[in-house]
Amino acid sequence: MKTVYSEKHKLHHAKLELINGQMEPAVEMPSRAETVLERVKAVGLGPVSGPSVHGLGPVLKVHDASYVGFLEKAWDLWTAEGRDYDALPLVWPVRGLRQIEPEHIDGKLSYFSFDAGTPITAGTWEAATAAADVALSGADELHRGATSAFALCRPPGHHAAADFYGGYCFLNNAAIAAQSFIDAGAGRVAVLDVDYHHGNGTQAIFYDRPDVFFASIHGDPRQEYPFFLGYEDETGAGAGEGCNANYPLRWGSGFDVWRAALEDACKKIAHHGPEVVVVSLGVDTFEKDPISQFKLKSDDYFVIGETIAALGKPTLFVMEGGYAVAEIGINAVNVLLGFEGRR
Ligand code: SP5
Ligand code: ZN
Repeated sequence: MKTVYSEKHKLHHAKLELINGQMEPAVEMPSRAETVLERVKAVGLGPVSGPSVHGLGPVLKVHDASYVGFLEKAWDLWTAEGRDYDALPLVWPVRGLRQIEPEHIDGKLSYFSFDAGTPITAGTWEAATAAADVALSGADELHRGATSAFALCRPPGHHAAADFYGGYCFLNNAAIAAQSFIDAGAGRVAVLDVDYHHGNGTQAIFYDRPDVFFASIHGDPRQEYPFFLGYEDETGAGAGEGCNANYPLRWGSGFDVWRAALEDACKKIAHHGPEVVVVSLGVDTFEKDPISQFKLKSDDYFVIGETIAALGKPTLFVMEGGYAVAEIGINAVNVLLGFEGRR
């Protein structure tokens, strides 16, 4: 399987994130992607190539122009205030407050975000647009007839919705790739999100659409970030009713219960009959992940790949989360090796 990777991810390097009430070293760091790339090479997964530039056209099919314009300008507006450190929001327009984009950068950061754990840095825009290109270039591999490809995206994407960032995500790489398949003529696409956290951004983007099926296996929103989406009764809306499936699992869940959810999600995906499957590949389900509460072991990731392969569909893997940096390469690549039947 071919891997698409861009060095530009290193331009997004947050120093600190707000977590557990404190500013701590950011867990979403450049070494994550580098470790995965090293493992791709170590096992001989296949060729590694850089992305081709697709421009903002495919990004704007998924994200609002006002949001994309904000992301592009945010760092300059922030530094114009005399601040030479990473940007964070402070206040959100919750119930009863007006949804009007403010003029000041402090207000804009809040208007276009949903958490305070996602710093914008000097190189965030360049890194995020490169990650979208990585995903789109992975999709190109499938357009050219490959049965699978690995888009080694960083920063990740699945928490980013049409008009807000958060959860270390700015542009929704998987959604942008899924939309690109639709725009290339696919009638139906499925996005399978196996990251530990609910893919709230991807769900929201496709929630009322019958052409893109979304399934997510994740920490129960009653207990776990992002808290405000990912319940099992979210099954889609309007023409998209029945095209969304959530599998919230309790803290401490091991591979037995996780695997049963995957089997059910794959059954639903097969029933939807997609021409292509996009996998939001997070490996923060790992037992040693520093911010997560599932108990998957490294060998379990082979089984995930094997189960996805049994769908028999062209499949684009898009890197999402995973913060146990020492094992992130082994775990992510085990999914890909499992998919290829190379356990
Ligand atoms: C792409 C992705 O995986 N984003 C995850 C963003 C999670 N950010 C908030 C994490 C809050 C963790 N709280 C539990 C701390 C355990 N000590
Ligand atoms: Zn995650």
